[in-house]
Amino acid sequence: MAGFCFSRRNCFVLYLLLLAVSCQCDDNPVCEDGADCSSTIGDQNSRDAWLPFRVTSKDKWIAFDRLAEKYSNWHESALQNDEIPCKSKKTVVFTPNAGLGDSIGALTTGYLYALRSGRLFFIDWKPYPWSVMFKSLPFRYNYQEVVKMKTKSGKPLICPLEDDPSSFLHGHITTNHPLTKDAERWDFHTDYQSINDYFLQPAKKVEKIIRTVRDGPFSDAELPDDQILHKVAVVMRTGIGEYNQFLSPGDEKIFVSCFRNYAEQYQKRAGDRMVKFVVFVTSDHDQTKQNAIADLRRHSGDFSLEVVTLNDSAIHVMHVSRAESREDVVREKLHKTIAEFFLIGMCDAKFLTHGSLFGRAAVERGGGPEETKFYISDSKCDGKREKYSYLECHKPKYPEICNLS
Ligand SMILES: Nc1nc2c(ncn2[C@@H]2O[C@H](COP(=O)(O)OP(=O)(O)O)[C@@H](O)[C@H]2O)c(=O)[nH]1
Ligand SMILES: [Mg+2]
Repeated sequence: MAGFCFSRRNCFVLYLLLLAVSCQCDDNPVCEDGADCSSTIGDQNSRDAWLPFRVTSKDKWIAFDRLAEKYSNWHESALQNDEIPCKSKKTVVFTPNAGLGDSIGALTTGYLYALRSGRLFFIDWKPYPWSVMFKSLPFRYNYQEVVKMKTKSGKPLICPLEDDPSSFLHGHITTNHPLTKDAERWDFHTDYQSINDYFLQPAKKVEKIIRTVRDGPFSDAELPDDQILHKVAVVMRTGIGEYNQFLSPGDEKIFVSCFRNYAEQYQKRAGDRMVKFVVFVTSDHDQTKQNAIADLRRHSGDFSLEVVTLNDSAIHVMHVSRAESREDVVREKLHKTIAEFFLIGMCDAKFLTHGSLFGRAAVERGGGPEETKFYISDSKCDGKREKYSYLECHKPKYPEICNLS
């Protein structure tokens, strides 16, 4: 059933009429001015029957901040509604099953599918709460908390059904996941880049670490007028201690050599203005990082250079048990790893390990043009590797700026 409305009031009257005939409102009313006229559709406040989240606008486009706000409001009222039996409340519970970069992509896609299928979205972050790393979200997203909560009259708020296969999403959604069918019924478009920014805001303790670098070496406040600050990230993902090989031992030299060529060319282009390069070095393997730092410091070249690093940060954020994650040293590593994630995104140029989603997600979060992202392959991607790897070489194997074949 299609509905057309010519003003907000007209739309609201139409909406009441539709409700009177028990309309499920699956089809989208369209407002003349392109504004969303369906803000009351799916409002659970005064209903005793489940109404999925719905929002419509002309051309199926809605700005993400508006969409997110509408969704948060709907989520809260649908969740808290005492009249709706918890078995009727349709949910999507997202659980990560890979590393951070991978899981962030899977999470934001899961959120979109929940919105598209009109369901309540929850995160069951593992192995520790989401808020250890990221800021809390503006809707009640924490599955472990909500599943224990009760309505005013003592009923459970939600009870995701094991027999509703759309309720649970582990990692990336696959093409045959039942949720994809659910989401087909209704569609919208939004500014997808904003979804990453919405979810990925650092937790307070992470923010504190970020500030020490952002307001310290990453700041040009103290720089003389004739100098330019240029921040470069060197992100070496080795895979040491894991099943997949990303880099071979000694490949850190390649990163350093690429940076040096890049810096020399950049300084040439800057002419008389002296460039101060701040190189932010990260790795999943501490020794690799230390080797690169020592190498960088040995050759300071024809430019000014400061090497910045967060000591003792290397940890695989998903290979931690819940008990370990409560230990101060582990927490600190987790915070530093997430701080690195954000700081990489703040750099002007990034040398990344080919195939690593951690670095890729960090630069996606940070934005910036493609020309500032350089992907470096394992030196043995085309020969015999030390151990298994699912990765082929990047094309080209090394960026042109490295001047390596
Ligand atoms: N501290 C730190 N940890 C890293 C770095 N690179 C990778 N890691 C860790 O390794 C994990 C790998 O995550 P994942 O998203 O699976 O990316 P991928 O395995 O590199 O494709 C991250 O979540 C981090 O915990 C790094 O540069 N610094
Ligand atoms: Mg991984």
